[in-house]
Amino acid sequence: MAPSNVDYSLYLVTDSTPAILGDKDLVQVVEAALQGGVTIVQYRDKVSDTGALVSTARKLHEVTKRHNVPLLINDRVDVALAVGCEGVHIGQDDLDLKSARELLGKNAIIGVTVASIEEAETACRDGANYLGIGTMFATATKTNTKDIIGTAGTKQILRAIESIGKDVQTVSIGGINASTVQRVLYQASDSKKKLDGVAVVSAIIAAKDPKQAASELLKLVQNPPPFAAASLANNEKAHDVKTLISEVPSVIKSVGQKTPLSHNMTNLVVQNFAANVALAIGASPIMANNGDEGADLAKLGGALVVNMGTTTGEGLSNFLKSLKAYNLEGGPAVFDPVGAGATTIRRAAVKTLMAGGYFDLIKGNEGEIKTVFGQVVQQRGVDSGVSVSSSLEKATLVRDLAMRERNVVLMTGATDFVSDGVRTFAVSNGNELLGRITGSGCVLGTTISAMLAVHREDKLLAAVAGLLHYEIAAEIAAAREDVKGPGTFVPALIDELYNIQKATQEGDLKWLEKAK
Ligand code: 3NM
Ligand code: MG
Repeated sequence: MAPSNVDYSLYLVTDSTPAILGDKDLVQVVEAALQGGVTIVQYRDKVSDTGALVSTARKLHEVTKRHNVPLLINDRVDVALAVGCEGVHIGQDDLDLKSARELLGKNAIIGVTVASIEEAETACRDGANYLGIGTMFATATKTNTKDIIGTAGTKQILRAIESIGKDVQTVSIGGINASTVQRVLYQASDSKKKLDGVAVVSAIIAAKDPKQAASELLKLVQNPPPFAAASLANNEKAHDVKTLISEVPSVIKSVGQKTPLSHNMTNLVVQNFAANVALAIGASPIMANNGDEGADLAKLGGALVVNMGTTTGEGLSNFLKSLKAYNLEGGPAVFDPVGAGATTIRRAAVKTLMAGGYFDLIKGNEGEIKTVFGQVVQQRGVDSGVSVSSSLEKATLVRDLAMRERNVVLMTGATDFVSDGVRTFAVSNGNELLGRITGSGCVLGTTISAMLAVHREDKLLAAVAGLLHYEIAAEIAAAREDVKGPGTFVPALIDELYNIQKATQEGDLKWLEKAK
């Protein structure tokens, strides 16, 4: 098998330790995994003596040959030579790539573990056939890993490889299993450079039924995740403001007609307000903070809002359960990282949530979005604070974050910036009174969740629809004679949200002329 014809889609790395293999027989497990569809195998054994290594590797090679799948040996070039298998995988602390190549020849498959752009560039330059990029997520299988780089770090490495123009293949490794694999492939890749596959240890070796585990994983690798399936191609989306705004009423109408579920996992302060806003715009709210309800609720065709306004340790695991359930069903998820930069606990919660699932949309104020992006900002509390960036900097930040996460990012402020990584728009509606009441940002998340629930094809359009519905309602409410300040503004806002839904349903679009 020529190194260039290798299929890296589902790469099995073995582990013979009792904690992972249990009392199963490694050769039988690998055979089963091959029947399930594993496309390449690496024999990785850090403890056995050389004699045992060679003997097991020979047995494994018999099996992989029958399935016409390459066998690589971790680290041990001597074992690969003794067995005559297809190649090796080397880590940064192992024998160097050039020496391995000299020993094994140009037809051997040689892969290298890389955790940074520098390591990737060196491995490419020295002629690696593929890179194992990791560690994706923290994993119990290997705890002495250097860096957890996540989808964002992996994407940076993929870009660097693309820009040096080397035809090297790539797999991601670390904590990849049935519940993370599709998101890893979707978020780490972009239109220019994609991962060629994923490498897994425990998801197959520790499985009760390795054949079934492999075949399930392969299916997931070969199909786009549910949250990407309905997306329009870029050239089918509205690219100018006018067209985009002209499509807003159909989204709002659709909310009124379908009354989608808006499942809020939100803070104590805004629960009542969010439920009222959801009802006013025509959605059906449920305030369910118990993560064990996520699986049932995710099946109802609605959207999830994860709002970390009053975050607790227990809350975090509940968020993750529901988020996974919505990702699995393909229901949209909105992340509201309230006060993300205010405390160490909140900064850590942001990381855990971002690593734990896919959010279709992230909505926050300037400080929150910066924190999610990874900039260090000390927020005073959960309120928005004073803006320090220029419009260009804000637009660039939301675009970069959206591109990195492959979702939509909305930064709220006097002018809001919203982007899907390709298109970036600024919206200047709203009213100063929104800053004088509690939860005005949180309930915007609720509003947008309803729009996403009915319109997933163009998530940016759904975000803009929610934004305009909400902020123009605020303008109309603030201008009413009976509104004297924040107190009277709240009920007026709920009324005007309702009025906009009703007017749009009746084809009266005068309110939308205020869009700016
Ligand atoms: N290498 P699991 S992580 C063998 O980051 C290995 O280089 C890693 O195991 C790296 O699929 C890892 O069970 C273990 O999470 C991956
Ligand atoms: Mg190694």
